[in-house]
Amino acid sequence: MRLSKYFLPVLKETPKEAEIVSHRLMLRAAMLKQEASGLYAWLPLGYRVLRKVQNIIEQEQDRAGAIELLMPTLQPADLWRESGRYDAYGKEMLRVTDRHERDMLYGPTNEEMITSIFRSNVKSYKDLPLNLYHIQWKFRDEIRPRFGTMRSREFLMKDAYSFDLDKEASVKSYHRMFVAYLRTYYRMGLTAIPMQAETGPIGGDLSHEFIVLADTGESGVFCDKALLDQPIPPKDVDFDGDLTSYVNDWTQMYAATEDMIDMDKFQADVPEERRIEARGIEVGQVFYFGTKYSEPMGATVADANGQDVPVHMGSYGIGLTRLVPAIIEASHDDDGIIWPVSVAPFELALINLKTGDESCVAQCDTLYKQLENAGIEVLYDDRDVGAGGKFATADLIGLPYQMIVGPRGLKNNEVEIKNRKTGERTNVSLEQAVDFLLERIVPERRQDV
Ligand code: 5CA
Repeated sequence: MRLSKYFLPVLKETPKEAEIVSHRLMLRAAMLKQEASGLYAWLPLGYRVLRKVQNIIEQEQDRAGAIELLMPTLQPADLWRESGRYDAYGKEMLRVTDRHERDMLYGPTNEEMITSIFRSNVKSYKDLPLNLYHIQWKFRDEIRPRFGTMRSREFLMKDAYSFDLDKEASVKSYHRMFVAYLRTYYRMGLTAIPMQAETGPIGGDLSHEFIVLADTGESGVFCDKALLDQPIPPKDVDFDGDLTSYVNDWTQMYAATEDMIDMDKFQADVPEERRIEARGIEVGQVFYFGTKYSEPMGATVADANGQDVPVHMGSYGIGLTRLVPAIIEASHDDDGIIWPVSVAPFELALINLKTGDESCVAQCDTLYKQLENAGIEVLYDDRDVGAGGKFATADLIGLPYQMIVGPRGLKNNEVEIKNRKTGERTNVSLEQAVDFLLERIVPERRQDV
């Protein structure tokens, strides 16, 4: 992409309304624009990141055996009357009436609708286990939307729903999502710790929140420091096999949110030097709630004896539009964002230091083609502006690598490559530049871990 033809209205000033660094940087880097309280437009640069996050989630959900579909944002109130949640949900639910005076709502989550899809189509235990998911916009009329898309009113969520014959099988489905989540966050460059959590309006008695530690996080959390070094289940993990040992690795050490903390147990289980009392961002939550929806809504299957029994269910959410600022909270410096390669809007900023110089332009154009042919995602700063402005923009928008091309280097047949994260600069010959980058970028995509 040539920057001269792109839409990247970066801001020089720091917007006053933004209280936390990720919100400030998302506005300054032209990723977002606020349209109303808790409602945001995703500008092209931000949308590229969101799409990368979505891709990783889809790959890991699919790998774990979940099947993608798409449900509407608006839902009929009658479905929610069946489960009893239409009244229980309160003011967070945005209620609307259509022209026929039918009560509708903008979905805050989809347990009811997925249960209705299940009950009209699945009748036998032989069709289980089943896990269906979608990635769709949700609306919760939060009393205090804040921190940009970290807590917004409209937000993009992945929600998966599992159906099983009994509790034992349902816990296996829970484990599959648990392992998929560990891999998902890792691939985005995050360490997300599963913590025992409250179930709130979703219900049930087994739940974990996945938490990224950050000072600006909204939840108080307590956990064992050793969790930060736990191994991530590998790409070839057998999702049809027994995943208990992976889950145990991550749950045997103490970790709980402030709603669930048992201080005596925390202090007894975790040696003092390993106790973390911190703040964190909830980037996902998984629930097992048994027959809470299937029973009132009549979602039953015939078991092996031909008896109709309500299915056991779980639901599994990831907040995509919260993940993007969470990654920034975890990875930035004074100059701007530092994207992990796997979610970066582009992998490389190609910077032409001298736009008036014919040989510089020709060389940059050639490099741009070579880099694109090699499959590297390049944002080519071909604008007619000074070097300082180009460096500032590249640092602000946080592309993981910069290739800096100027007349002085070209005299020696060289370009400079800067690693945004470490600040390391290396002079590389024109012939070797593409390979130099591929060697670094390809493993950092984390596609094969
Ligand atoms: N039905 C269940 C699981 S699918 C559910 O709704 N779970 S949830 O309420 O925990 O939401 C799932 C995830 O959505 C949260 O972990 C969080 O990452 C994200 N989320 C929830 N509310 C917001 C919000 N107001 N703004 C941004 N993200 C949110």
